[in-house]
Amino acid sequence: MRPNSLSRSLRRVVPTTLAALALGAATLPADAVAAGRTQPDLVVDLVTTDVLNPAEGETFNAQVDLRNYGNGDSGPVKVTVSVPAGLRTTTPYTGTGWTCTVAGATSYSCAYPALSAGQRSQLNVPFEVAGATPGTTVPITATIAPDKRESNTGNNTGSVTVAIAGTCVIRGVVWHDLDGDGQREDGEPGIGPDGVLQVTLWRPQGQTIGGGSATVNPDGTWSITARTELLYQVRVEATSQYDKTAGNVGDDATDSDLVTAYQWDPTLLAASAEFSAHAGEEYVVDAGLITRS
Ligand SMILES: [Ca+2]
Ligand SMILES: [Ca+2]
Ligand SMILES: [Ca+2]
Repeated sequence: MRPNSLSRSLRRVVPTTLAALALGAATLPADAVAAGRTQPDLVVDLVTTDVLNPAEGETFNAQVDLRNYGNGDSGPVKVTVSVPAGLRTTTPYTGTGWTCTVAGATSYSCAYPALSAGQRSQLNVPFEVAGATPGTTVPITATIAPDKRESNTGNNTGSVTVAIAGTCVIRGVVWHDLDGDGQREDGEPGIGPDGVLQVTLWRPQGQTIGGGSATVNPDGTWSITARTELLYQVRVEATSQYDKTAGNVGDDATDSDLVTAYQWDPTLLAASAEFSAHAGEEYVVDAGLITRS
């Protein structure tokens, strides 16, 4: 093999190796080490929380997913996790090989022995909500301080924004749409507990806390004070003599806000669209029912 040809074949190794790194492949070609020196590349892949909408006084965990995308051992890993105003530190969990200490009031300092090429680890850090304003968001940032020279230091930081729950009022009226036009006119009565079994706030997002239910008053009105910073859907359960009327027809002040029916027997189950509930707000979800034909 001529030297020129050898040189070309080595150059071809480099893009192959980079492509493997970009794909996050844990196993590198055998010739990668021979072709060049090894180097770690620690990355904060993702920062999440186990609860999307914590409230004052509650504790939740931030999960920091880290990985060494390089082709060399990282050496000791140090990660600083910020504690913004409105949150405070609690006793850190020291499992899964990580050791965290509280570094003043504004951060955790966490250490892990080393991540070999391709290795992943998850760091869990607890927080307590203390003095954050309901309805605002607070950022948590995790930053790696690498021990060795890295091929890329632009990926050493990751963050998550945490919404602080408050309360809102969700209310409405269930009424009998006698003429079936989707609008409530004078003379169309409310439907009380004889016809409406219950009104429930359904949560489509699993990692949220909230919800609630209510029985309607004799005039069909209902109201729930609910936890916020999440999505809700109002679900109305009524006796099977009813069906929902057409939703969102005409003036919003006097229309029906039910857009979906999930079942008709043994009871009617109809629901509003999903909406985002924010602290201090009031949401009106009215429900028009027609006699089922
Ligand atoms: Ca890096
Ligand atoms: Ca009507
Ligand atoms: Ca409407």
